[in-house]
Amino acid sequence: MPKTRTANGPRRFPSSRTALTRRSLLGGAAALAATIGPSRVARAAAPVPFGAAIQSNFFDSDPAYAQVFLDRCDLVLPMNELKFPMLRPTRESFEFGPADRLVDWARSNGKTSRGHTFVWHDGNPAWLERIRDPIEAEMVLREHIQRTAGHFRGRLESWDVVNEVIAHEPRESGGPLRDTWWLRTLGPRHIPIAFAEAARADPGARLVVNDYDLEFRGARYDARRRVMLDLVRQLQDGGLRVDAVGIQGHLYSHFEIDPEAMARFGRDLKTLGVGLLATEIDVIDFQVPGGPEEIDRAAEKVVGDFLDGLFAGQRPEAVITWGLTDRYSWVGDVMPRTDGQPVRPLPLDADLVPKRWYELLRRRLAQA
Ligand code: 9MR
Repeated sequence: MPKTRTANGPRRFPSSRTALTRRSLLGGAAALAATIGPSRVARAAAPVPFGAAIQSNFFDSDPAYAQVFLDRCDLVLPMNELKFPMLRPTRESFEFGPADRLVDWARSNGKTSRGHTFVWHDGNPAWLERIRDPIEAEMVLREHIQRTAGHFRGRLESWDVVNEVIAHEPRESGGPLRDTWWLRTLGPRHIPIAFAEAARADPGARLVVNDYDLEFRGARYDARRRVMLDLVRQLQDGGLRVDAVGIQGHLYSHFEIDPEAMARFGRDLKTLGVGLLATEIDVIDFQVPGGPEEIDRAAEKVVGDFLDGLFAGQRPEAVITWGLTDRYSWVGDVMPRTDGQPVRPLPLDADLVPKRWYELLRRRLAQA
């Protein structure tokens, strides 16, 4: 695997060290039962909404960038502005301004929006990770979600309540959950706490568990899909509302998608009454030889297979790309091509021209 993902450090907590059984993930979930409230109902027969994540720095510096989201998207969400480090540079501060601006701009232009994310391992501010006392950590988490979800209440369709909580390689002895500051400090109960608090703070928002590597063929991906299903069931067993699973969809175009496994996964979620959406699609092409033509052909194949698997399980609630144009993407920063060519991760090229896979995706959403 490329070096993108934060390596899992040593796992120290017995609660995360057990096998992949339904009961093993979230010991105390039942004690945290929240009322299962109403949630925004999935849309009717209209096309599946297409969305993309936007970045406020380029929104300000590049007017053509902002405009293309208005031209192409049904949903626009802040990529980084709702994450802990941007929102809470200090414990006292809640910097809602940057996300407010993007969300209100999207909504005033007839778009919907969504929230990403309350709980993540990446980039937590130092003041947060200095906390060692579980009671204090729980207070901070509850307050963070109450204030943030409360502030945006009614303006966001859904929230990624927790992001990337599944272990990168769950078959290792360390256990099914990722070793994070949240897990080390609060234990697995940080997940049900987050869902309970989110349900209280914005009863109308759909609550999502979001994760990556849920679409490829192979034992590690089977294990990750299994852990996700276990996690959802355990939250439900605890009386908590989980509305959907977000498959991020960072698609390595030299990997093989497993459409049958994706279909089974989507059906299993449906049986549990849980929806599905693709939340962060982009194509990682650093292992694909050739020029733009070959790179885009490989992208079209991996996106097509991904959409086949996604739609085969159940109708997705939305399909979202992580950015919109090759002008700006994390992929080139973290996984550049070794041949010196720019990466081509997104549905529009750097000149804002749609690629074939954008057309393929739009056709697919329209036919759903
Ligand atoms: O694309 C995002 C990049 O601009 C940020 O610097 C980075 C750290 O906040 O996060 C990137 O987005 C990640 C997303 O939040 C979760 N899934 C993986 C995405 C790519 O790393």
